[in-house]
This record gives sequence, C-alpha cells and structure tokens, in this order.
Amino acid sequence: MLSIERRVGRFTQLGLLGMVLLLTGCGYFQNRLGDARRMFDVGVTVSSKPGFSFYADFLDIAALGYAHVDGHIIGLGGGHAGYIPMRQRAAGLLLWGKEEFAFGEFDPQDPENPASWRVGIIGLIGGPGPYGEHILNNLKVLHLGWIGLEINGKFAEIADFILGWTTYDLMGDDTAGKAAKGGTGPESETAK
Ligand SMILES: [Ca+2]
Repeated sequence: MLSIERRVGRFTQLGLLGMVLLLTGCGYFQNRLGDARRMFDVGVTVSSKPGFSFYADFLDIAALGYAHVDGHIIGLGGGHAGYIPMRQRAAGLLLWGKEEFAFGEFDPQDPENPASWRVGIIGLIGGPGPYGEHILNNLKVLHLGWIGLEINGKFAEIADFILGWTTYDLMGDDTAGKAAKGGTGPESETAK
C-alpha cells in the first residue's frame, strides 16, 4: 500500500504531465489551424471608393492585368477571417509584373506599404521577388467599382500546411507555443 504522501505525489506528477501534454497539443493544433487559414485568400471584395482590378498571377511565373483597390475582403485573407482591410496593387505584362497585396496589417496611409515585389520570369530575375506567404501564389482578382471577388491558392502555404502535421515548419510561421520556449512569438511574424 502506498502512503498518502506518495499517492498525492503521483497524482501531482500525473496532473503536471497532463497539463504539459494539453498545452503542447494546443500549440500544435493552433499552428495547424494557422497554417490552414493561410492556404487561401478567398472572398468578396468591397470598397467605399471605386476601384478596378482585373488581374491574374500564375504561380509567380506569369502575371497579366491591372489592380488598384483599397477596401475590405469578406472572407479569408492573409490568414485572417472575417471583414478584413485589404489592398490590391498590381500590374502584369505576362513575363513581368509588380505586385503589392495586403490584408489586415499594413498602413493604409502609406501607398508603398507593404513593399512591392516582382513576378513573371523577367520580374523574378530582376527581383525583388515575392516573400513569405506571397511565394507561389495562384491569384485571380476582379473588382469593378465597389465590389469584386478574389481567389488565391497559395502553394507554398499549402505545402507548409501538409508538412506541418509532421511538425516541420516550412514557412517559419508556427508561432503558437514559441514564446514559452524562448522564441520571439508574434514579433517573428511581423518581422517577415
Ligand atoms: Ca507553418
């Protein structure tokens, strides 16, 4: 028979082990959910001022059209869900294109925020190329006046989501649980 002290000690150890497993699991699934939300930008776009977008980007290799809209997306954008501030700036001449797409975290007063990047084979050679979640995007936007549609399959993020189940973080965007291990937490996301 175990003494009461030893039983209490065992219960405490089991309780602590359970808490560690629970917290680790929470971080794991938070990161999988975050990865899942970054795979697509999709929704209805709306703007209070008239804008125009008729633009497509094929995996950063070729881009064609024009986009200039400041508004919101109702749907999923940049890993956020809901009614999200959105900016579309793009011009594509097939083998060369310049893009500036943003959701949520950008300065609406600064037309150069976020910094633009180049796409298309010639654009990629000249650089700067797309970074972070903008890598290997397959994007289509249409916005006429005050309303439009956006759909964007983000293939680097899709690969990150699939590999994420093995805990491999291809895009370096798994922030949940990092603060407790001495990581930089959300700061690492804004620093990208
Ligand atoms: Ca990830």
